[in-house]
Amino acid sequence: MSIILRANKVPQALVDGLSAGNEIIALDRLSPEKYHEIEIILASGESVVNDALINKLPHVRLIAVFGVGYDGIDIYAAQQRHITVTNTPDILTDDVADLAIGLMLSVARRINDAQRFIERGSWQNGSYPPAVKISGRRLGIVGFGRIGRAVARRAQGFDMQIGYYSRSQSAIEGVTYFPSLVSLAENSDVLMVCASGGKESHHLINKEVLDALGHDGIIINVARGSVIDEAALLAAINMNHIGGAGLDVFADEPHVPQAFYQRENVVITPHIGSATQATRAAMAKLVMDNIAAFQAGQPLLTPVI
Ligand code: 8YV
Repeated sequence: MSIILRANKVPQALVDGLSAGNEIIALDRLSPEKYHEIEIILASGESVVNDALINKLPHVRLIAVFGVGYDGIDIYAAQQRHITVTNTPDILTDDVADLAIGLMLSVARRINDAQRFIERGSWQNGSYPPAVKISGRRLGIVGFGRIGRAVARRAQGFDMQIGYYSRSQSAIEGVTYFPSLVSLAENSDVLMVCASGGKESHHLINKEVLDALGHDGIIINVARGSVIDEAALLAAINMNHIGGAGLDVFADEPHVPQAFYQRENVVITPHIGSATQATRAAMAKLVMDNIAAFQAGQPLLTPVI
């Protein structure tokens, strides 16, 4: 039995599963009397667990993240306090990569806009205009970890010419490494953001990169909103300096700038990369298994640090 602080909303099944043997306190209900009782923080990919919060809770030993990304967790503060952090890698890779491909196709082939065209009755007056071909085009992947590589494998099925930019070079047959993000963007028809969030990748996609992608280029983001300079992207969209955008993540979720709405060349989704029933259930199980291992004093399944 542990007292768990829930930093963010997580699926009810996970809360129910953990409630069986533990007490769960939501962050907005946390009172100072409870500070010294909290042993575990349950976070999500969107949570902000900063040093101020960590330092209020002297007995925390585990931060269990329901998600692969842990950019909202102050890892340095956790390390200083000998707190272990776990996440849910691998099991969501396929779903995020699937959505990335879906967004790319939706933007290029204008699938959402074509549906709106039917719904507003415009088909009676003529055909929908031709859109952008994807098969055989150039795909630039920013961040070549598990998700970036899963996107590359899928894109190979579309005969795309694949390049990537990443902190480290890793050989994959038929995929070209670019040492500069601007040169990758210059040589891409679609730029796919799969990099981890955090300080290092903050606004990696800026005006210069968007300019290099060019007015026919499409940008897709399934990583973190922070990786793109959203103001620069909005300006590029407004001035038709970019061909289109498919965005699952935003700088200030759940707030999405209205300027992204109702555009034929922009497709937006509410951070649903890992949101399939099967994957969310697997993520919840992995979080519970990590917490159970921690409580039993056994090795954790997926520790980050
Ligand atoms: C989840 C995510 O949406 O894995 C991540 O890093 O951002 C997503 O899978 C999130 O953690 C659930 O709230």
